[in-house]
Amino acid sequence: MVTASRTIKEDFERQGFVQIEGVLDPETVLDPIIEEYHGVLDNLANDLFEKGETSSKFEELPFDQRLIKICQETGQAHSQYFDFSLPFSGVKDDTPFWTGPAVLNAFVNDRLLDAVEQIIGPEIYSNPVQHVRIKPPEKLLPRNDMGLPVIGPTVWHQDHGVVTEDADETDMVTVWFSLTDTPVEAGPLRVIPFSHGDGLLTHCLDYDGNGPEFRGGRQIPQRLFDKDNAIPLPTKRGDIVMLNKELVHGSLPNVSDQIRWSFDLRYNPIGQHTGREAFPGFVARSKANPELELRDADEWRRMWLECRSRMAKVNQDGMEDIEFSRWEDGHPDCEN
Ligand SMILES: O=C(O)CCC(=O)C(=O)O
Ligand SMILES: [Fe+2]
Repeated sequence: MVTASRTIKEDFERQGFVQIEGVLDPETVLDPIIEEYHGVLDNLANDLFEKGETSSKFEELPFDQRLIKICQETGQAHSQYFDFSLPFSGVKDDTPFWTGPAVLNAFVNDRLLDAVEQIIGPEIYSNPVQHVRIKPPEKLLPRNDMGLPVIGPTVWHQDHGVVTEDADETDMVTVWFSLTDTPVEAGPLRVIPFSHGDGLLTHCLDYDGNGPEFRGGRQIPQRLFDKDNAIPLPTKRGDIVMLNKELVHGSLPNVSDQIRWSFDLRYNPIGQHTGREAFPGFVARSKANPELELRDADEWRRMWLECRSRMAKVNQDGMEDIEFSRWEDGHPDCEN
């Protein structure tokens, strides 16, 4: 933990990450998001029931149990309903996503942006590399064809590895926070302190050498970093974690009895490449041009709807009109 804001940047630069307690007010910032997602879960439950994929809308169940029940009956995680982003391929005109006012309110929260400002200065762009992750307890989840829970731990990676090369010089910072307390057993972030500063490591597609729980996905082979130095970053609701884009990190599995629910957002100085140019970002804070700051959730939604219409015409049926990944297969680092 850091107590004086003066040390946030120093700690961040030295260790590659910083955790700050009590940044987001649980009652005024986080609870409204949870409330908003009740409506998203209603949408999901209604759609599935109408399509005959579930036996009920499970309206009587609390959020966690309702989501778990839906996952169990359908064998899927349905993450796309909740996410404030889109898939890279196969987008349709009705692909669901969620960009509601309570969510936007967190993205532009003053205390959160004050922390980001300590790292990248006062001209702050909300980079569209952003996800909500709702991970039910693994023991209650259906398994995929590899025998793994349909949503499980995040594999080892650097966030630099998920953007295209045009963002190589971008000063991108990740902000992670949880909507609910995330103790170690609920599967918080796991980081390798001091693993930043030596550039981008190789990320391998469908790599099998990092252990059975990490099969699939694009990940860094463990022999390329010192996994024994890994530390978990359990959080209380309201805390934030900021990561350097080169910090090696992943997450632990959710072996608790509760859902594990987090946001991971990215920010960079205005004018730098986001590394995901097909998706819309926005000015979150500008001391120089405050009139450019986005505060209207309808406008934000409109930007994503436009993006969805564009994406529904490209990257279909295995075609790659727009590239989202910087990686090619067959790197020698990726041999098992
Ligand atoms: O929350 C997770 O499981 C992974 C998040 C992550 O990789 C990130 O915040 O960059
Ligand atoms: Fe990440």
